[in-house]
Parts: sequence; structure tokens; C-alpha cells
Amino acid sequence: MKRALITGVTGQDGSYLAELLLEKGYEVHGTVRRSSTESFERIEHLAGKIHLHQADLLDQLSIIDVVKETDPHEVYNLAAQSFVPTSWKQPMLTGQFTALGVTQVLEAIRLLGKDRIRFYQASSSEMFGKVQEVPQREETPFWPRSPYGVAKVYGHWITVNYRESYNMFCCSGILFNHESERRGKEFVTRKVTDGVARIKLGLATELKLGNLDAKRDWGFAGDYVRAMWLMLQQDKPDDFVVATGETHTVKRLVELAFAAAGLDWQKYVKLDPALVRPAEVELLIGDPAKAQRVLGWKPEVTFEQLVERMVKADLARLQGKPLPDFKARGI
Ligand code: NAP
Ligand code: G4F
Repeated sequence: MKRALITGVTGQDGSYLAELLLEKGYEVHGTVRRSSTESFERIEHLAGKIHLHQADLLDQLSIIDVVKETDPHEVYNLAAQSFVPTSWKQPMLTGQFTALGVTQVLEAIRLLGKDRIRFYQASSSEMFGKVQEVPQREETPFWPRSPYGVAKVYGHWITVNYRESYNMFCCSGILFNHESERRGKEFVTRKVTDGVARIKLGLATELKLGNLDAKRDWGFAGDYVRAMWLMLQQDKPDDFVVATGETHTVKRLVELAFAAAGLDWQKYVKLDPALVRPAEVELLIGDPAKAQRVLGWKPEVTFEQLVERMVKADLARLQGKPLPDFKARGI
């Protein structure tokens, strides 16, 4: 039986990846941080099926201990301070978690199993920032626009460097935005779908947003964790862009989400300058050709289906109803 260790298992991607690995017969281990309130909502349904270990990316010994104890075949490093605006408020912390944290995990692997443990790093399209090429591919130069993006560039290159320096099996997945009903409510897709559901149910009267013109290549998180796993099943380690190849404005997202609840967005959306970022990433659109060719990966959920399922899920959640069975409905 294969064993996998996921850092950041309580996050959106961690929860979907844990489900996928369980389906594939893995013994799944995840790291969690100690906190005065538990943040296990996304993995509650996996209680008893996965093994949780206390560890923090900022504490090297805890990372070494968890790698030693779990003796994994594969390590997926998903833990990070992942919200871009927070990275301007806490740039040092973001650098410590999101950049140096990667080296902590790589060092633990180098010490304990550099020839057998396969490593996945959660890199980001934020690294492309002020984009130097459209669409963005594996070779497109990086120009990050936030402390988060800068930290992810470090994480990407240290992953490549350990592959080249120590011949370790290290892959960097350059993933474009991916969303779901498990997305944190501070990210724009979920903020919008939750806001729409609240307005529909009479719990709110408006929704404040920032830049409606920014464009993103949005996919479904459940599709993207499949690409992570596929990267670690190849004969040799490599880096891959994972994206849909389509881009949409925030405004289009807003239109679709309000329409999914039968509402006219123009009556409810208010622009709030405080939500505009010090430096914006205006356009992201990825070229997933390499992932399609080498990994045989392609996304299954479209942007329109994604927005619809997120609105439906937020409506159900706020009404205390069970979440819709998306698989049965084909989305
Ligand atoms: P997320 O929902 O914000 O989850 C982040 C996870 O990291 C949580 O489990 C969090 O734990 C954990 N974490 C944060 N700081 C930590 C620390 N110091 N030590 C240990 N764990 C820590 O993020 P996500 O959307 O699942 O994304 C997963 C990864 O992919 C992140 O690295 C993100 O930067 C990257 N990424 C995401 C996207 C996207 O569109 N979702 C795109 C490209 C790359 P708590 O629950 O305790 O906070
Ligand atoms: O949903 P967002 O906060 O995601 P962002 O900044 O693109 O970052 C996400 O994707 C990255 C991959 O490219 C990940 F690496 C990262 O961890 C994270 O998951 O914002 C998307 C866009 C931005 O252009 C932002 O300015 O939406 C715009 N926006 C407009 N109004 C807003 C809002 N974003 C947020 N969060 N909140 C708003 O009110």
C-alpha cells in the first residue's frame, strides 16, 4: 500500500487530494496546525479514514518528525499562506511559510529518503504576475506582483534546484486558480457565490467587490488535484502548467453567479476601493498543452458549471440542507 503525506490537508486542495488518494487505495497522512479552534471542516467527512499529525512548516523538527513517522512514498506540499492580499499585510510571515517552508520539507526528505520519496510543490500562476506572454506556459518568465507571488517563485526554484542538485524526484505544479464549494470565503469566487446566496435568501442586501476587470483562468479544484497525483506517477520529475486555457473577467463571474440565482448583479454589487490591490495581476490564461500531452490530464468541469455548483452549494448550506449531489447531476 502506498503512503502519502499532505501538508495543508485542511485546505481546499488538501481535502480533495486526500479523497482522491483514498479512492486510489493510499494510506493518507496529513499535517495540521495546533490552534485554539479546529479548522477541520473540509476533512470532517474523512475522520477515521486519514491520519492527522501536528506539524508546522515553520518548525523544522516537526516536519522531520512527521516524515520519519509516516515514511511516505509521496509528499504533497500544499501548506502555505495562500491569500494574496494578506501577503502585503504579513510579507515576512508569507515568506517564511510559503517560501522557506518549502525548503524545510525538501530538507526533511533529503535527510530521510531522498532516493525514494517523491515530492510535489504547489506552485502558482501568481508567479507570472505582470505576464510576459499570453497564454502562459512552463517557459514563460516570472514577474510576480505580490509578496505571495515572490514567495511562490522561491518555492518553485528551490524545488527545481533540489531536483538538479540532489537528483530528487521533485515536481512543481504551476496551477492556475481553482475553486469549489470548499474554497475559502475570502477568495473572489466564493465571496461572490456566498454573497449571492445571502442576498437571495434575504440575509444581505449588497456585495462589495474590488477590481471587476481582472481576468482569471478558473477551473475546478477536484480536477486539479488529479494533475498533482499524475505528476508524481511519471517516470521522471518535471514541472507542469495546469489550467483550462480559458479566461474570464471577475465581472463575468459576477454576472453568471447572480444569474444562477435569478438576480440582476447591477442592483447589488458595490465597488469598494479598499479591495483594490497595491499591484494587480490583470490577466491570467494558461496553456495546459504539456499537461494534456504528457499526463493525459484535462479538466472536466467548465467555468459555467463551476459557478452554478458553487451558488447551489452556498444556497443549500445557508438553508441547512445537504449539499447537492453534483456527481449524479454530471457537474
Ligand atoms: P488553502 O485552502 O488556503 O489551504 C492552505 C493550507 O495550508 C491549510 O491547510 C492551512 O492550514 C495550511 N497552512 C498554512 N500555513 C501553514 C503552516 N505554517 N504550517 C502548516 N500548515 C499551514 O489553500 P488551497 O487553495 O488549498 O491551496 C493549496 C496550495 O496550492 C497552497 O500552497 C496555495 O498557495 C497553492 N495554490 C492554490 C491555488 C488555488 O487557486 N487554490 C492556485 C495555485 C496554487 P490551516 O487550515 O490551519 O489554516
Ligand atoms: O480570488 P482571488 O483572491 O485570487 P488570486 O489573487 O488570483 O489568488 C488565488 O489564485 C492564485 C493562482 O493564480 C493562487 F496562487 C492563490 O493562492 C489564490 O488561490 O482574486 C482573484 C481576482 C483578483 O484580480 C482580485 O483583485 O479577483 C479580484 N477581486 C475583485 N474583487 C477580488 C475582489 N478578490 C478578492 N479576494 N475579493 C474581492 O472582493
